[in-house]
Amino acid sequence: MEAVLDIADWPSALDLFGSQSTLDPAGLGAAEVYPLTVWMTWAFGAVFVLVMAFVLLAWLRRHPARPWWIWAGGIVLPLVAIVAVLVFSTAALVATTREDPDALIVDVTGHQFWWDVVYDPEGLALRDANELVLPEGRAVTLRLTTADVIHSFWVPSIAGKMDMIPGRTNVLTVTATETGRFRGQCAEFCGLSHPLMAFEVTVLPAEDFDAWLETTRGEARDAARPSLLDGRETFIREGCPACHEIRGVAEGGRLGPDLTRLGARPSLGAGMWRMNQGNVAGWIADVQDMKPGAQMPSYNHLSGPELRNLSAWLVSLR
Ligand code: HEC
Ligand SMILES: [Cu+2]
Repeated sequence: MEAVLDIADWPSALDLFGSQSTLDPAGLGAAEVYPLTVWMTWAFGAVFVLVMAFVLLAWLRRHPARPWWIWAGGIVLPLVAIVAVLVFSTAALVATTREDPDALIVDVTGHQFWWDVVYDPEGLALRDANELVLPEGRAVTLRLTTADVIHSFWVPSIAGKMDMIPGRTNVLTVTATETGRFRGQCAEFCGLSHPLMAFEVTVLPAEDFDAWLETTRGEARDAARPSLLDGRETFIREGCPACHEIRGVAEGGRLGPDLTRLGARPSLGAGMWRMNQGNVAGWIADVQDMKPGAQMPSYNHLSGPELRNLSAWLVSLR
């Protein structure tokens, strides 16, 4: 039987994004967690080797164990090890969840299977999706929640992991310390397309970040050609605004990602496909084939030209 989806055809995560690794910290939170990972691996590796050595010893020489061994190895050693882990991990937890009153606030809301992002919700209220742009060296307070089931926000290279829980807002303050592109991933099983719920993090130098906010906050770019205008009309006629907002074209749709700057995102479908017109057209025509379980209807009744103009207009938005 032929495989329906050949993994080898999928874009590699590392092609699309930068690093997704706790062993390659590029943020204060991740830098806090990294030494814990290293020390715990060594310390418990040593305990494992020790225990295996005792097992071997017991096998080879069958004399009865001395009681103090049981006290030392069975009670004192685990107690010391667990208390040490508790102390170091609590210190890391306190350091990674410390709030900063001057931090920029960004609301991130998990949806099946994408991310809604609002920068400076009480001021600028700039809405975007499936990408998080951060300033280098500046603290950003993420207010994390969900629109449906439990998700978990995790950018391993930048910070620790935080759950997104219905009816609750969890706060995670992150400070990226390197510019570049990193990959985030939903880390809590949330339905059929859970493993395909990723996003990218772009860390810009702080000045560039301010400029980015300034240029991104406006309305979507005007349709410059008649074919693009036609694409915009199809978008409205087909009812896409019921779920998608495009500032200056159709506002208020919140059931799907904001598309105001779709063409500027490096990936389509929350970190799944490369952003290009062909993939966008394929997405609209048969979304279940592109991302099984996505909560968007397929538009396979559109004619070739309709699909072509609609997808060309969408990728022209940046
Ligand atoms: C019932 C609500 C709904 C309707 C109607 C709808 N969509 Fe969607 N759309 C979604 C959802 C939900 C997603 C996110 C899917 C995912 O990634 O899991 C999405 C994702 C997308 C994406 C990818 C966005 C990104 O950030 O990668 C594009 C492009 C898109 N839709 C275009 C359209 C177009 C064009 C139409 C109209 C022809 C349309 N949608 C109609 C709900 C909808
Ligand atoms: Cu999820």
